[in-house]
Amino acid sequence: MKITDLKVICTAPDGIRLVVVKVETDSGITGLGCATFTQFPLTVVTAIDNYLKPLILGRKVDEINDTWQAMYLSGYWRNGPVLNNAIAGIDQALWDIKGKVLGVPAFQLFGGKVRNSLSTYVHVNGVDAKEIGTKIISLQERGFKNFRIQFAIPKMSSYGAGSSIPTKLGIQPTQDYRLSLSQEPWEEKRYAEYVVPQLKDLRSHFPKIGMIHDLHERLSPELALEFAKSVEELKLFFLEDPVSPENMDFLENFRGISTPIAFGELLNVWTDFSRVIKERWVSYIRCHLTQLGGVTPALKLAHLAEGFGIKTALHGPGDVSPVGHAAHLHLGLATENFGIQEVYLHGENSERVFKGIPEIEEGLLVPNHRPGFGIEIDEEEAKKFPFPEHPLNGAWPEIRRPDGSIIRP
Ligand code: GCO
Ligand code: MG
Repeated sequence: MKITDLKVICTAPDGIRLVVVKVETDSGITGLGCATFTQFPLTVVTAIDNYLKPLILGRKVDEINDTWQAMYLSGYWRNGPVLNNAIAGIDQALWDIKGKVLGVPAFQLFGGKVRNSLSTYVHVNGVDAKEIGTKIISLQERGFKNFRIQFAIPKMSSYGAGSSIPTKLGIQPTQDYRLSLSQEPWEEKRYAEYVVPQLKDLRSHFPKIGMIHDLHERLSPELALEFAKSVEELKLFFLEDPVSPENMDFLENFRGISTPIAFGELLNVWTDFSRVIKERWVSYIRCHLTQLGGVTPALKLAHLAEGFGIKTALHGPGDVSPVGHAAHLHLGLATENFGIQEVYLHGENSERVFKGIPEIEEGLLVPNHRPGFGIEIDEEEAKKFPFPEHPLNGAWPEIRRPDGSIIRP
């Protein structure tokens, strides 16, 4: 069976720029893969249409590893977000086709499932513990048990603190905060002084929930260390991205702190994790599937981490398409060291474009047992949701400190 065509589908049903690849074959069986680099989506389209498509047309669909290597090495220079997202879309689509050819769900291709469902966490945000508490209660009523908590600090550009939309599964924060051109100044000390007592207040009202907070590499390493120490008593599920990839070595200083650390959504290649894993600097690896180059490297990374007792917590925000979320589900079902899965509650427009979005029941992700990743796209519906206008076409506008210097977003 040969690859006969490749289509790149750009759509934004929930207002977030998504890129999905459709691989077609001479048997008529097709496969889908997520290639979403939501900040520079059009670069991925060019990489696929102009470079990877001519490279892989006519290849055998079942030579997934060989095709992955061919794509990975085709640019000589490698491991960037554009090429890896492009590769990821094609790679996942080939695994989807293999599942459909064999008539089995993708988790069967990864060695079969070791669990029947995945525990999840959802995003909640708000100005303070009171507002966030109300949202937690409404999501608890839907069965959710773990919450990623972010604060909208007055007069400060706060990560993860935008508006929220109602969905059939509960309230979901949007990503509009990320795209605003008028970002308030960022003050790291004020941030830490505001957030720690709010988290303590929340824990006092919700002693049993899984609490997650994402520092999003915005604090200087020393302050992030202090922050991790000051929330030790709260027994967080994990504290995310206390440092940036550029300061990865500083994670050595977190050794001995009981707050579990999660890290890695910004890392580009699975071998980048080897130091973090070998040193056991983290409890959870947070790879962004498409940033890594897809399902093929994500499987290798999960197995590498398993050998060191480190769990997976794949990056699953709204700028991963439902096709990518389906891959998270199948990988999590089949990997022994699965930890937790970040989920995004898709809006009704996404339900119109994507058929087979992974179901969440009582806060657990459950498979639909269809062949491959069990998800399809309605290309006519997808066309109804073109990328929204934005002066930077989706890139992240700069955020500055009071002294004018730029921070990592
Ligand atoms: C998370 C992430 C995301 C990123 C976003 C960037 O933990 O979910 O940090 O929210 O900021 O994916 O586009
Ligand atoms: Mg994060």
